[in-house]
Amino acid sequence: MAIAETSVRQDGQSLESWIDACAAHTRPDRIHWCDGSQAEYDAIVAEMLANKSLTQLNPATYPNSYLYRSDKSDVARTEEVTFICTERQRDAGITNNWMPPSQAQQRVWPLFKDAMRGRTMYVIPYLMGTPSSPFAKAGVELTDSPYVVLSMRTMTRMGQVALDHIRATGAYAPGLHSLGDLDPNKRFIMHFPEEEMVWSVGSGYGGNALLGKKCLALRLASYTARREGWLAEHMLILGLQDPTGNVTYMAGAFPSACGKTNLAMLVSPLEAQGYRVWTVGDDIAWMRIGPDGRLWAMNPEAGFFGVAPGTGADTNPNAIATAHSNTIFTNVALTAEKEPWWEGMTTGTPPAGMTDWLGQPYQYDPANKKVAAHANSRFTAPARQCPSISPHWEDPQGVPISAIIFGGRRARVAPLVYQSRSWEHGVYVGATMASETTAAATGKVGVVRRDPMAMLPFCGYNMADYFQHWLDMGQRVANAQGQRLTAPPAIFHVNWFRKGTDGKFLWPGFGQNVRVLRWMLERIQGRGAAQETPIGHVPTPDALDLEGLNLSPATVAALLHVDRNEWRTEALDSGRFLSEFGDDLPATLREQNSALLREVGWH
Ligand code: GTP
Ligand code: SPV
Ligand code: MN
Repeated sequence: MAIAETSVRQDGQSLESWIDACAAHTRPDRIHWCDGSQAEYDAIVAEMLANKSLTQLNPATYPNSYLYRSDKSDVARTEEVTFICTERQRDAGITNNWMPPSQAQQRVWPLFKDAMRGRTMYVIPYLMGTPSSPFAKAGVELTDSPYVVLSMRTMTRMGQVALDHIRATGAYAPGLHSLGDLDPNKRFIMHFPEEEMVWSVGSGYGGNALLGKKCLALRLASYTARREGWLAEHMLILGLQDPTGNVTYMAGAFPSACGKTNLAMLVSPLEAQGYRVWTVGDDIAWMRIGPDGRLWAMNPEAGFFGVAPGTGADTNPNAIATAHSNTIFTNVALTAEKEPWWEGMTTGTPPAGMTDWLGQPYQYDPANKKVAAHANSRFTAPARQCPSISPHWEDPQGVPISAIIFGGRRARVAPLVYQSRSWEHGVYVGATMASETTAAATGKVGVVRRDPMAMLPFCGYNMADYFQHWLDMGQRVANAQGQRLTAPPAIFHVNWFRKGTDGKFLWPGFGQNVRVLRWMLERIQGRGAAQETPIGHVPTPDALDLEGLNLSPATVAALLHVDRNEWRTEALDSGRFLSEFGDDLPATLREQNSALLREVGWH
């Protein structure tokens, strides 16, 4: 084994002895240390093609790309079996499932017993963050899923570069993952933030199994970030280039399957006027206060695990171009030409002769709603292949953030865009944001739920403390390094998903969202026109450049409308939600809620 003896964790356990302990318990037939090379990738692909767990796509049109079909009971994150295992329940808080570490040891550790018999245990050393960044974090995932190995190679920096980092710093986050027998009743995603450790058993899917992503880069990192005075957020990062050539960076938190990837890769219809978008990240942002008092954000990932349905040449051409080679497609349909397909990829009638995501012949029938691709089918593609990837996406310090955008999927209530009045008000807007649930997690789809900062499923500690941490990150409190956010980003809220009485989206969305970004830029520069409303600053109807969109004045009015009655109901519901945190809730948020209630005429 290549690792030096200096690779010792804080608790004194070396990487080798931890791996030995896991192997003694899970009993794999073989142990393979991943080096992250193309040769290794090709060898795993060849093995999976031979045992039919992977399907080769058309090499002429989709070179080095494959279809993977997961178990049909294992197609999305499972929040109900995701736990935060802190010693004290209070530290996990009311929004997380909690299990004490001792109980996890009793209930979940036995599920790993002999779980890898007949399989290979892959040792995946990986890095979240660019290797030259002082903020990069190393993890080691032990897994018996070759699909996880292939995916981690795209989503992280895997192999020697991570071992070098571990050797230099002595620190890594251990993660043990086994497919087990994929029985949903024996599925557990366990986080031990006090030890920076993860156990995941019984699922091979996305955020449940690629432990660098939601487990390390959000749940564990958010816990550490609070202690160290920074933020680990479920956010895209983009750069908006303006006619002067200047690029303004923005970070956006929308819940799962609510438009982060699409906004980050937006193709601008205003390019002739000098506006275009650069992609820095599409799902996770680690944000720190810089020596200049600004907030700097980096993308810890190296690839995109993007939602396939709805991604088409018309809606997101950059994603289509990104996922045309070196890509793994999960649970999409297959055409007769051995190309991937999903709902929304093409316009018009779906191609004939397809195989659906379950491997069955598929015949499109407008009379029933049967889909060919699973609603949470995904593509896994390297970030560097994205045509709009920012030249600064791997900058070790990240990029300076001028705007934070919260957003949700709301058929009603929330206008297209509004700006908060202050950092505190912005934190309230983020803390009370709500969105309709999507297929990214198991459970009912389309139910409005509060999802603070899009972090409800990903905050690794007490969410009341998280709210306080956000407030502290604002101007007034210096962090552990003595740094203060003297130039805080402006905070906005967007909703691309408002519907008219006909049930159709009022706003064209996708590339046209650049018009909203442009207004934000103008607001930051002190130019954009806005009207005061009870919820904050909403653009005046003529403040948005809507030229060429053919939106009627009535539609524009409906998009920007702030309805006092609806917002009274909203404010009361937000108040109920916040009150669930009891005495732990920061007083500032209670005051913000009272102020909103007064604004909408509630006495
Ligand atoms: P996760 O990867 O789950 O975190 O999702 P995400 O936030 O990156 O969402 P993504 O950009 O993949 O979009 C999810 C779905 O919303 C896709 O089906 C998109 O086609 C659709 N979508 C994204 N942006 C827009 C928009 O502006 N308007 C409309 N109508 N749909 C959109
Ligand atoms: C999400 O659900 O927010 C995702 C997909 O980005 S997963 O990696 O499965 O969490
Ligand atoms: Mn996500």
